[in-house]
Amino acid sequence: MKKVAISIVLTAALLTACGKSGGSMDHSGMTQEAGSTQAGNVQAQFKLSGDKTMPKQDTTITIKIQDKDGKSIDKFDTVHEQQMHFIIVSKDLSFFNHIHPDYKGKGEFTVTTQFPTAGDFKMFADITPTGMGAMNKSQWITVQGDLPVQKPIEPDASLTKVVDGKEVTLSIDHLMAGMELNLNFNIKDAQTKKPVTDLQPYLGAVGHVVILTQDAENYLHVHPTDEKASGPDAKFMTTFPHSGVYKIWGQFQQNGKVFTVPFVVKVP
Ligand SMILES: [Cu+2]
Repeated sequence: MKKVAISIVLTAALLTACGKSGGSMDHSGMTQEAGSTQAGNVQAQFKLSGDKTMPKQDTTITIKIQDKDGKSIDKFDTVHEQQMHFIIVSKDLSFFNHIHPDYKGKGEFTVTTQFPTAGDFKMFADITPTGMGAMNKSQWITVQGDLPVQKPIEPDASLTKVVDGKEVTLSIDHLMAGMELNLNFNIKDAQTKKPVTDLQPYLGAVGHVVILTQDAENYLHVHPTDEKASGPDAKFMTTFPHSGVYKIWGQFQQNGKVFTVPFVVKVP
């Protein structure tokens, strides 16, 4: 019985970029500092159904959020329409999944999902316990079976990608570590090259962006700067904590369908 609940205390580095000029209402009244300090007072237990986790099989993940004494934390702010955003990535970051566990009460969330292949995956629970600020808790897990070929994470030569008939160009105003910067996703129809102006709100904003360091150790906090926009530009703000390679996933919605655009950048 290998599959026991694993406690994480104070692991994930909390990296927030909730700039005052960001125009985000999500964290009103909470300072960046409050989030950072409080993260150490919160622990998460991740538990997976079954004795072994196998690829392409339904797996129920239970996440229990507790204070450092093991008492359940019961209240969570709704941020971007959800009480928990849950991200799963493969170790090589080629697989990305963004899902929303159901809140069952008493600090317990559950979600049923599948892992695509064998190998190591990292799960991130992105939460805002009421009064404690935004934070994330994470856990690596191993899915049994033969390892697929790992794809190297290489910075993109071009920051223009075509996904689901959309041509998306990412621009970053100054690619530097340690300072707040703006990311702009410009979205065109890949065929006609016409600007896309009918993006629909996704999770209450123009889009949702997740950024991880190459080793998946750091999960960056990213804020939309103009939540009400509908394209062709979708703007966000973040801070890269140090130089290195980062993977960025932008998620947007048009005609009721969400599309996900990945980019890899090297921050000098
Ligand atoms: Cu989410």
